[in-house]
Amino acid sequence: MTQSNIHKGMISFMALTSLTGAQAKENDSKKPNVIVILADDLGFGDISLYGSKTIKTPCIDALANSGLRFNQGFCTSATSTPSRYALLTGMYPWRKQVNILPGDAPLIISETQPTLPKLFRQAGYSTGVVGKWHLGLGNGTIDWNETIKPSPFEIGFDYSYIMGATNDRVPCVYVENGKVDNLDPNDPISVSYKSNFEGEPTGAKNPELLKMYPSHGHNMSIVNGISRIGFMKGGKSALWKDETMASVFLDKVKSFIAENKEKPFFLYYGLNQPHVPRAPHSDFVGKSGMGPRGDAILEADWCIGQLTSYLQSMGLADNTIIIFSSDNGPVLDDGYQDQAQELADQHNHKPAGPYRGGKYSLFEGGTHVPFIISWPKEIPAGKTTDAMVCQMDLLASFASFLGEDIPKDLDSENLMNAFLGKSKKGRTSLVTEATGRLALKEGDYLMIPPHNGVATDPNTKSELGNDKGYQLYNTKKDPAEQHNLVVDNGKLLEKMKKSFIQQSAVK
Ligand code: NG6
Ligand code: CA
Repeated sequence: MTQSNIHKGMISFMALTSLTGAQAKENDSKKPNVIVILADDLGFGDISLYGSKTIKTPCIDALANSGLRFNQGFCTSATSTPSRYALLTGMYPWRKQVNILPGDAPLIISETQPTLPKLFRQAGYSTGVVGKWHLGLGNGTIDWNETIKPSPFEIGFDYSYIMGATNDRVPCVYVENGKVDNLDPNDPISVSYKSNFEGEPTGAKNPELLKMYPSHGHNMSIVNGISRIGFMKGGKSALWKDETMASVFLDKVKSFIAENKEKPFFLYYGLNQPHVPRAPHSDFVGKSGMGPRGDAILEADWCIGQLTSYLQSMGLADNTIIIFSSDNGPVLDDGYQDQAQELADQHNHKPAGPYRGGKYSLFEGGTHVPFIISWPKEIPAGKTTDAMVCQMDLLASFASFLGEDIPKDLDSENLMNAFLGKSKKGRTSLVTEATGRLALKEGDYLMIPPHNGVATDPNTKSELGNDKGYQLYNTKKDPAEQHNLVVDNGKLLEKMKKSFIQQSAVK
């Protein structure tokens, strides 16, 4: 036995015998910190590690190389609110008809529901959320000039510094622990999703005030030279600047970590990139050669690099679990003229990688996302896995990991061994969702039941996956989902239909 092994042996022996208060505390602090980073609209093919030849993401790649890369990682849904709902509650979002929320919507997670942050709070962690929220705030009409309740605190986050909805929706302000940050009480904020406030310019009427033009929608109130969804007035000192959003969030992330470095902490970090409007800091402008969308991804990559080096400098890197993923698949034109489509075509950039569709789509590109877990202390570096996992599974998995009871009747599955790379066994199936429509992923197969509606959204050009008949693809052999196997695979189709009916039955 080497000296250090003897030492380790002594520590575990001490842990087995009775602990003094101080020792127990030290033992407690050995619980790993957990950071969930969720990018916004980042596709499977947007990361060099997953095959992007055009946009380079060295920091995300390094994170993956320091741990485990999932080849079969999913979110539940092809849009933000439902995906985030599933991540935080461990429940399928369509059970409660959760859909994209406007910026003045009430909180959709009930205060009595089990949540991921509540679980960590219960296990003695400090909990925080920084970045995109998009799960609603308050319980009725919001007065943005008062403290908003319920806020993330009521569903488990001790600290919150958030963008309430999306970067293209009003009000364009940060909310810290339920209060609009930097608000001048003499310049109160008003918000409406119905009508404009008298005398306020809009993108539709005042294009001369814009530095970025909408391609569809996004022609209402103007903030920072960009017109948004919804109307707002006032709150001038509190308005965000898109170009500094990444560093504003990053600073809050760092201060949360610094304040909680002695305790174990759980942090949910919602990146704002590459969701529209794509207006990264000037340091990144023009750097990707792929226009604002590519530049915004470089900025997101930089954020990851900043975070990991900060953890290192604080001596926390080794015992911090970082989970990196995206809330839904990619979209090129999501409402602003920023040349994303043209440049992707020109450089043959495939934001969803080999998969078909993207954001809003039932094809696999809608929900098959980057998924990385790093924990230097416990997960060997440089591994990949084919275990199918979903963000929704983190809740049951961490409940088990933390020794807490797994809440009853969740859709979340305990896949902790797969998340830690100890098992190749993931979930066998997953009901995926896009704007209220459902599909079933089971093993290597994706079955899309018949859905009404257009095949391709005329604005975003997203292939939605709608068809009059059933579609069945082997997305392992045919990730581009070109060969509908329905005709020759009657038995498999019947089996998946049954499974779908069972799994999508409303509980
Ligand atoms: C859509 C918006 C889109 C984006 C999306 C939500 C229009 C025309 N389109 O309604 O730009 O904001 O909602 O994106 O308004 S998500 O990633 O937060 O789900
Ligand atoms: Ca999104």
